[in-house]
Amino acid sequence: MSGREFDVVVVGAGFAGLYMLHRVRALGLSVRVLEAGDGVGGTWYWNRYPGARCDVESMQYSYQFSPELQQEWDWTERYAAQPEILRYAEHVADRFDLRRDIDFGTRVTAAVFDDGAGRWMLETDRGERIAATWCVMATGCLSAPNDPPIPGLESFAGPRYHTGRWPHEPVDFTGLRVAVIGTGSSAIQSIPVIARQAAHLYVFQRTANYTVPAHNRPLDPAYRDAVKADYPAMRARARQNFPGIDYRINLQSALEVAADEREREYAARWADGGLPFMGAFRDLLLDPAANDTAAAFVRAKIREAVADPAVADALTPRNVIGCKRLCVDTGYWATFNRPNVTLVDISGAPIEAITADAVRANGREHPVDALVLATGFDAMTGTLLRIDIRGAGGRRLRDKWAEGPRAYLGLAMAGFPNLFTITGPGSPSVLTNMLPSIEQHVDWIADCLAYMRASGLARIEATAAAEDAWVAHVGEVAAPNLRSTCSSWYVGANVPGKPRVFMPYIGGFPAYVEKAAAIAGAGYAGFVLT
Ligand code: N01
Repeated sequence: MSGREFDVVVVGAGFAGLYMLHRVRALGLSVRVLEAGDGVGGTWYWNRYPGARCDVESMQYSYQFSPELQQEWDWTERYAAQPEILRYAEHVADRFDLRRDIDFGTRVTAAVFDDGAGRWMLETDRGERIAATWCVMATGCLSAPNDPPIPGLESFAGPRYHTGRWPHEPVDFTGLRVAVIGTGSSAIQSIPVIARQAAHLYVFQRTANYTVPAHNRPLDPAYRDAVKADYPAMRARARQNFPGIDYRINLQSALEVAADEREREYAARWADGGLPFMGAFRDLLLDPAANDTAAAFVRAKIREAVADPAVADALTPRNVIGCKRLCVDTGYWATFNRPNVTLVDISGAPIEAITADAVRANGREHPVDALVLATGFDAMTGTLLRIDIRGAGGRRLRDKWAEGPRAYLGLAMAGFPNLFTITGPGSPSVLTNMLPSIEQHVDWIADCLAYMRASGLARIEATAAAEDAWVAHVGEVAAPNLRSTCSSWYVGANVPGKPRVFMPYIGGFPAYVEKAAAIAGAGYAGFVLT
């Protein structure tokens, strides 16, 4: 099968790909979306693990491009669970009649720029070749599962699951001994649910993690109606806020207020729940002493919640709070009070081996019937690098990024004409509310395509100088931020051998949007258009 040709090909039918398709279609360009899964939804299609839920409030974790869509969709919970978010993505696909331009079950394996023809040639795992003038990678930031290199992993005889590739049929752990490896967001959400089913649950923890309570609840219809009555105002406030989420950030320093006032601020945010905890003071991610006041508050909460002091101690993180992505949970700490849950602290030495029916760590065999890898993703770069992408002159992206990702605005790359990445490395993306970040990138790209068409232009490419300057800027703003100081997936530390580079742009959503708009307004400064 071969020979199809489009103006634009979009890779991925998650929230980014769906909206990109909608915008490109409205420009009157021909467009095709290629999606590896059998349905829309991206992250929310794949991550079906027990307890999967978004930790940005549902009224904000949603599209805003269509006021009608915003008004007609009713979220049921403060934080939407995965099935509801997937239904929302499916509703969007149907409402805007998007499915007819999507090839499902089609994984892109290669994308090669043809210098002579000035277009991209994509290859798929179905043996197709598809040509397009512009290629948009809407492949997601957290979509390439990270399978840990644990000796013997393949020899495990029982069922093995990765949270990011969860089966579509129900998984029942009743009566089983289960191992969960990892204690990131996915693990922290799934552990309480799995513990309620399993005969015994072993949690293998390499690094203790911070989590704050979600206090999830059914969405109050009065609140929902109030937001809907003035949705644009909430969206406008969110756009002005550093993470692109509407919540109050206290502009005081944690160190300038009295200790009792500080405690009151943390207690109020703890009681309210969720990520706004980190907005308690402006310097929590800038000043280690300020950060330690928040960390101490959470550490005390762990000691309160966990009955066994030795287990509480092992669960207590020693590093900077918020350095790794803060988790949001429902009943995580208390789960370790259950008689059927055992914490296995592997901070001193890695898991020695996985055998047919056990996980061996700290010199002990832990017999298990099922294995859950909650070991995260090869973030931001993994999905792109798993595709053989070659730009002008046959240059491979893998070579260009050998020392770490390099991109202009996280949107485009020197040497890769007419290729756009939605929420690529160097964009705020994962440090913000993904939905508005996605919409902003899609709008920027669609506006750029419209501009090119109106101006009779066929080719756009970031200059090496503009890319270098942006990469340097991304590094400069990251350096003083405590988030760049620990072994997180933000710096690629979770994947052995990955270059250590702080990948997302940490200058905040408003600053980024302003810069991206200014660049477009200046006739796409830093790009060569021909
Ligand atoms: O993955 P992670 P995740 N041996 O990388 C451990 C978003 N998200 O899927 O910290 C043993 O955070 C690893 O240990 P360490 C969110 O942005 C959002 O949980 O590297 N352990 C860590 O504990 C999030 O940050 C939501 O020492 C190994 C864990 O596995 C991102 O996705 C929900 C290991 C991986 O944690 C990724 O979250 C879920 C090994 N060889 C996800 N390798 C919500 O919106 C890794 N680990 C709520």
